[in-house]
This record gives sequence, structure tokens and C-alpha cells, in this order.
Amino acid sequence: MSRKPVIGIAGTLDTTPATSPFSAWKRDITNEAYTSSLVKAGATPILLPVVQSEIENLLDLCDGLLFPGGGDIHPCFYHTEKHGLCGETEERNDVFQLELFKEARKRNLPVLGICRGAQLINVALGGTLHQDYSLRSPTSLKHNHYQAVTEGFHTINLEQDSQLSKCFNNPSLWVNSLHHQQIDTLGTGLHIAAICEDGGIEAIEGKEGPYLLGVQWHPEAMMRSSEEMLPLFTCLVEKALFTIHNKRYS
Ligand SMILES: [Mn+2]
Repeated sequence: MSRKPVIGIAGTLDTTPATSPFSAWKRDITNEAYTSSLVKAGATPILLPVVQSEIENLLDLCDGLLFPGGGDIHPCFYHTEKHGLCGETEERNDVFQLELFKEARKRNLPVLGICRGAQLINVALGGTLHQDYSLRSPTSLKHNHYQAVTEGFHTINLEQDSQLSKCFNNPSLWVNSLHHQQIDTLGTGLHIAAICEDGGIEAIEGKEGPYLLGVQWHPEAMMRSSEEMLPLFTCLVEKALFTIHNKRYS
């Protein structure tokens, strides 16, 4: 019998609460909204801790990868000075996740990036970011709408014939918006899969090669109120089934 695909979630080093006796040390975390969404889509999720020396061994365990939301990527990774509007950065997360992504691509693993994860895909492939969306356009729509986590806040238009539009079979979607940075120039081999009404990039995907999709919104948080975003996770899991098949017959 076929096993369930294992989806590795790229870990994030985060601060430990000051009340803990271990508050001086960071924690490897993920939000359970990611793990529960992957379980609903038929996968076994595993958290990949930020251990640089174990990237190859960690990837041996995975049939696909999810790069989650998180803090800002240090602009040095896209060769730019840090702007005053850039948020807090943790370079160990950046270094680990960028290397994890590059190694996953070499192995042809399917990848889904969410929010920071989409930005990370773009940076890993040589693209750049707006360090705050107001720097792209001062009249842009509000994107740092942190009050309504589970509900749609603005619409996006999906590119015709994109993998994303095939995934949803719909030309537009209502999405939440919990980001203050945005994709600027596209990385190599990427194209735009969705755009917001103010012109901001809301999704990117790989032109060819293994499945690669990055979305700027938070589908895992929307999964807390409806299953409208489930196709994003099931598309990843379906691609990961091919990884299992290929491992078996290679
Ligand atoms: Mn947005």
C-alpha cells in the first residue's frame, strides 16, 4: 500500500518567552495551522529544524516542502542595503531556508511557499523585494491587515493558464493580507501567477521544472474558517505523490 506523502516544513528560529528558564535560547517553531492544513490535504507534515549541517539528511525524509510565513529576509541576500522600514531579521533562518530551497530544487521536490516563503523562493532565484509595500506605491491598497487573520481582505486576479488558476479553477480569489513586504523583480525562471488590483504581485510560480508555487497571502490561516484554500495544499500533496513514485522506480 502506498504511504502518505511527507511534507517538510522549513523550520524557523524564534524567540523563547521571557518567562521560560530557557529564554536565552531560540526555539525551532512552526504554526500548527500549517501542520493541520497539510494533514487535511492528506500529508504527513514534519518540521525541519534549522540545522545547516543536516540539510541533505533532512531532505532525504521529504517528498515535498512548504516554506512558511515569518520575519523579513535580510536584504543582503538580494544585494540591497537595509531600509528603515525593513522589519527584524534572523540571518540563520535566511541562510538555512535559502540553502534548503536550493537543495530541494536539485532533487526536483515540489515546493509551496507562503508569504515569507514566496519571498524566499524569489530571493533564492535572484529576485528582489520591496522592503515595505509603501515603497512600491504610496497609494497602494492596505496589505498589513493583521486584524482579520482568517478572512479575505482583498481580491487577486489569477493569470490564465497558470498552475494556480488550474488549482482553483477560478479567475479571482478573496485572500487575507498579512504582509508588509512584496516581491519586486522576479527571480530567474519565475512568472507572475496572481496580481492584486493595485498591481502588487500576490503569487509566483516556476515556468518549468518541478512544481513551484509561492503565494503572498496566508491560506493556512484561512483554513481556520473555511476549506476554500484546501486546493493549494492538495495540489502540493498530489505532486509529492509523484516523488514517492519516482523514488520507488529510480
Ligand atoms: Mn496582499
